[in-house]
Amino acid sequence: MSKNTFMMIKPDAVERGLVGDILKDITNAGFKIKALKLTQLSLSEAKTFYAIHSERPFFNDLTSYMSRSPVVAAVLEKDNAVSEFRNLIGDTDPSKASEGTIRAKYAISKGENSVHGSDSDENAKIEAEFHFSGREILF
Ligand code: IDP
Ligand code: MG
Repeated sequence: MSKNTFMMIKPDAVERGLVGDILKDITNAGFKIKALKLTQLSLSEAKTFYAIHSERPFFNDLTSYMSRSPVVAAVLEKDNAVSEFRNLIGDTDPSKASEGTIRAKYAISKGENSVHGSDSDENAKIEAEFHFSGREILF
């Protein structure tokens, strides 16, 4: 198991001023921040990032939402980082997310669900390298 995962605080949460609260939840849960930036995806970058979902009915809504305003991108370190972070954020649908998870606390809907977390070690590496150059990630 890799020690790293990749995450984003999504536009709905950045827009509502939740960056500090969400980063506090993440560090309180024992994750170390190894890279961090505020950035904005173009529509075409959002389509590349979410290419795996290109045939899904929500793809256009997802990519326009993810590119409409800034996101905060981060690389996080913890033992079993990918699964530990998925546990911290909770189910994709906030109405199904366990109490105390980031999505249960902050998400608006299944689409606008406040945070992204990589789903595998392989995708964590791909997604981190999508957002960060080597000299932006601290090891
Ligand atoms: P995940 O973010 O929990 O891994 P995925 O199934 O990989 O969930 O979907 C990626 C993103 O696409 C979700 O976080 C959410 O923003 C959006 N999404 C997924 N399913 C739906 C849906 O049924 N309706 C609207 N948006 C969805
Ligand atoms: Mg996913």
